[in-house]
Amino acid sequence: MKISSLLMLAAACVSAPAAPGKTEAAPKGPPTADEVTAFLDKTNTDLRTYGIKSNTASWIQNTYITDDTDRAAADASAASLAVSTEAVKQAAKYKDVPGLDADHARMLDNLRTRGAGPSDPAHRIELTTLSTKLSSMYGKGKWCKNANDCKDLEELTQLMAKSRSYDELLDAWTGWRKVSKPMRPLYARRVELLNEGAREAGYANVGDLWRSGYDMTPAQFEQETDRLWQQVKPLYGDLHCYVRAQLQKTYGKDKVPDGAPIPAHLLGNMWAQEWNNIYPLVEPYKQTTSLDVDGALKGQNWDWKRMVKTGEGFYVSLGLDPLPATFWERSMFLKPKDRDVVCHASAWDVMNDNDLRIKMCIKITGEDLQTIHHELGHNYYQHYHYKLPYLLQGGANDGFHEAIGDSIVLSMTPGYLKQLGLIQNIPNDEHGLIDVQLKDALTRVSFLPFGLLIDKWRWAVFSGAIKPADYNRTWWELRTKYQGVAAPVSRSEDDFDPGAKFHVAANVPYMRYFLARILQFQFHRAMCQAAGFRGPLHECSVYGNKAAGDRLRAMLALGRSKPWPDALQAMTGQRDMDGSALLEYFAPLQKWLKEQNQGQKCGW
Ligand code: X8Z
Ligand code: ZN
Repeated sequence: MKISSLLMLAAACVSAPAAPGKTEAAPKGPPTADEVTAFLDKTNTDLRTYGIKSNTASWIQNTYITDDTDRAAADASAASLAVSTEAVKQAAKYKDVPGLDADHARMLDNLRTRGAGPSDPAHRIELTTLSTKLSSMYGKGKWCKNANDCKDLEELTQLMAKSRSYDELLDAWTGWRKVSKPMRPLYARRVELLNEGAREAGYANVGDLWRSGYDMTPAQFEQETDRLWQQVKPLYGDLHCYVRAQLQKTYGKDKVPDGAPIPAHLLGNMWAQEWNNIYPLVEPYKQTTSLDVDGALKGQNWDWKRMVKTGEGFYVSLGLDPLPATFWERSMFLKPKDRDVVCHASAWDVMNDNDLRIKMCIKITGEDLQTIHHELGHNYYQHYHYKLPYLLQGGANDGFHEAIGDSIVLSMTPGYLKQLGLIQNIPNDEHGLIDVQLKDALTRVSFLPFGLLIDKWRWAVFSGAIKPADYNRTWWELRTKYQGVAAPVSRSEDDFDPGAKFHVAANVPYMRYFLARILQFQFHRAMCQAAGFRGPLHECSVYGNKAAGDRLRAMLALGRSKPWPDALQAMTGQRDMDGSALLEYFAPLQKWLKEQNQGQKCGW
């Protein structure tokens, strides 16, 4: 299964679904547990069979975008969706069958919440065709300043990371948003079709369906996300305040005014979602050890293979298995020169039999070294759950799947980086610690409101609270409210800025990444405890520790077979998602930020 697009482009079921309600020997009376078992056996087989076909077509399309591969992917996805839709409908009949064992009841739950397409076959193919088209528009997207100067997203991303010229950044920022303008009508139509499928499956709208995958009601889940945000919001506010004051030193108060949102193109990232690339502009104590991992990787001529091997090496050091030989043969590690591909990183088990692969356009940077660990986290989850029945595979919730690799990255402490030869000295004083923590926070803390707001926007779009005529205005209202960033030039409903983000174009739910930013610290703390580590959380690395690996493997092997609080308890002893581990980790930085911000008027 491809992790990044569970709902639309993966998923599948039976060869030729039986006509609704008609089977040869229609059972009389209410359904029995045996009937449910037979249904689930068949559904597991069919979903897997069609899932593999769809994954295969989707892998080919993602790594070689043409009109033909688009069509083949859309067809395979529609076939798999047909089977899935029928199975979800059937599952409704088996709601309260007495005598079901826990695994079968869980499979039914997982089936109901995986989603279904419209029952009208013409609408189904329209839906998968639109989805494939939107994701390939994103993948092929280029901004051409003139006929001889076109840049793809990878080039624009590098520019956003490195340039310190206000106008050059603005050019790249607005340029990339030209790619998403034509997506608007396609996106609006896809919303209608997705909602049609969700309603037929008994949900109010797709947002309701997306929020139903967390072992609680959709309303409770929404409250949970708000509760978690309230926990970590003060730390974000402290970081925002400090970063704005530093950016004023580079760009001036006329460009970055006091008490106002930060212009969204100045934060080193196309979406202002992670701010690690502006570390040199905000570095607190320049005289301490260099944390320039990018420079070290390039200086020492690291290549993609050494980076991926280093990632695998971390997991193996915990006692987890090496990656299969096919991983190295079948993955796409680099951007091919001769064709369009979807560069956005993802992890796959195409054949659902340990056929692990990553698809990336690896750059030799510290950021991509982290992304490799992130993707391998997905692959290791897949590796330890692929033998479960198909309907019990997946993350305990989707935030778990996103958090595994990131929790490993938390163990890439200065001590570990020194072992790799990527930094020269371990910072060992207060100043060094603040440098390290600030760099970390620019990746992890800066992301929190972004992770939250993408689906706040989509949930409202799906429910109809946001109409197509207000797509862009409401998008920027949320960006400003939660992140404290603003569009650097005026935007209108002629633009479609949400579509300039991969997951919106490709219809991948996003709240999972917000949850993962919280969960990864809980997982890290749990692995550190298993390893018997006693010091402050930010100093812990579990590299080489088998007890930590055992704890992790046990959770991975559960897949989606238990409600997530059970999996979380087995891993951490806690049953709730909780921002306290994140706050504990960043406690030294938060204290320092508060000192720096004294006298500042924070907020926007
Ligand atoms: O999409 C991803 C991964 C693939 S699951 C590279 N991430 C989010 C993003 O890039 O927007 C990881 C962090 C957030
Ligand atoms: Zn991921």
